[in-house]
Amino acid sequence: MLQKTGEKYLKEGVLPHMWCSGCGIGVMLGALLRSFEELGYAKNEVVVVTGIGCTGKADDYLVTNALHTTHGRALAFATGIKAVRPELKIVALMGDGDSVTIGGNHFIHAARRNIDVTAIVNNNFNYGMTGGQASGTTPGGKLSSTTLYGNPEDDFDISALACTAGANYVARTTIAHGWEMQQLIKEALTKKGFSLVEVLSPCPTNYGKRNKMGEPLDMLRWLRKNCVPSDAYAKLGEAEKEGSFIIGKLCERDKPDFNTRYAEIQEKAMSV
Ligand SMILES: Cc1ncc(C[n+]2csc(CCOP(=O)(O)OP(=O)(O)O)c2C)c(N)n1
Ligand code: SF4
Repeated sequence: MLQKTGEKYLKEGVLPHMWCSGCGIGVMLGALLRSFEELGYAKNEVVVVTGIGCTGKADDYLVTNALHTTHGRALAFATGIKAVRPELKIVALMGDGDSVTIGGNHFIHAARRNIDVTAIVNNNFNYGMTGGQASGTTPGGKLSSTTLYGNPEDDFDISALACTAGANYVARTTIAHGWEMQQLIKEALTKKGFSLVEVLSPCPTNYGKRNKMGEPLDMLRWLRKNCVPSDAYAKLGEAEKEGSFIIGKLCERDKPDFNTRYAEIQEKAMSV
């Protein structure tokens, strides 16, 4: 079978893209576009909603419907579109600053509401575009441009947060697990209700450099070594668990999504 490239969703003449060499965003976007193609999505039935940041620039390169919104508000716009155009497939593509730091409240309520949107979060552990400030996912003790001697706060577990808040599907992966990433994105896209794929991804220019993580290839090796499925994680010692991440599907349920529940209530109200 001929390998799908996802190229048909890319705008002509816009490359090369703006991302630094070794950045994970392009790898994540490639997996998303190949997923669209494998699922047979037409460009006009998809809406990619972005916020602001390096991840938020992704829509510049797409010929699907796309909406570039304000920092932290991508999920609010995505919710609005889904509420009035339920036939469209909505993807909110965000950085960790966008989705769960400035946008944390929207994130929690989109998951709780179980709106039929797929959120893809490029978690590079910092605000990449603005020079590497600490975000809600910068681990405790790590360096950033706003925590020069170590972060005094602990990080959010984005996936656990989405699952607890009520999302129908949650998975975590990394850009160093290309095939698995694509399978999880496809599963999330086809799942009704709120779905999240958290993609751990290197920002070699800021987070990697400040935390002395080496060359981009070293950061990929770090992801391969420290991100493991739950069965392998369970076998790690306490010290090894510190700083490691569980990857794979983390939570799945089949609650009715927001639009289904809203239609039921609407019908009830109309019959009064
Ligand atoms: C309301 C608002 N606050 C702050 C900014 C400045 N700003 C632009 S991009 C950015 C950081 C983006 O970080 P993240 O969302 O993690 O995405 P990344 O660049 O790492 O992909 C910030 C703080 C803004 N544009 N709008
Ligand atoms: S600053 Fe970081 S997140 Fe932004 S393009 Fe460069 S490597 Fe990627």
